[in-house]
Amino acid sequence: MTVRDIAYVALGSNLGDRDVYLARARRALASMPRTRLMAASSIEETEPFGPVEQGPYLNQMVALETELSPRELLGELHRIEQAEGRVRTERWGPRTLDLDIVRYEQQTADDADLIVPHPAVNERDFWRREQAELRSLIARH
Ligand code: PH2
Ligand code: MG
Ligand code: MG
Repeated sequence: MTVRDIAYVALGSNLGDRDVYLARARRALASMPRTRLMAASSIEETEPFGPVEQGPYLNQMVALETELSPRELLGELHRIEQAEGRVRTERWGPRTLDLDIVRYEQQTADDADLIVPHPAVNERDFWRREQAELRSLIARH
């Protein structure tokens, strides 16, 4: 059975032309199969968290109406990260584009490589702000 659900995906970039990476990512997310881009939050510049010294990020979140399962969506996100030129260096380190599944409205996952909701779903201030903004954008429709 196909489930039509709403997925919240976080975008982050702190290398290169960060705005362009986010714009290209939004376009790629909107053209995934069985998926519609419902709403996009504001873009926020944030101080880097974590153990690595690096430049500030641009962060944003989108809400997607999708029939993709969490596992299928993860595969699409990896494909988009690679297509947009992501080079993975160190864990937590700088990146041109990072796409993370924050949560689904109705589905969860608990695997070694995929935990939904994301363990930090309520921990990052900017993720909380972006989720609140998306909730009010979606509620208006
Ligand atoms: N992502 C990281 C590490 N540090 N800092 C900010 N401000 N925003 C991020 O998206 C971020 C980070 C690893 O994914
Ligand atoms: Mg991340
Ligand atoms: Mg990631």
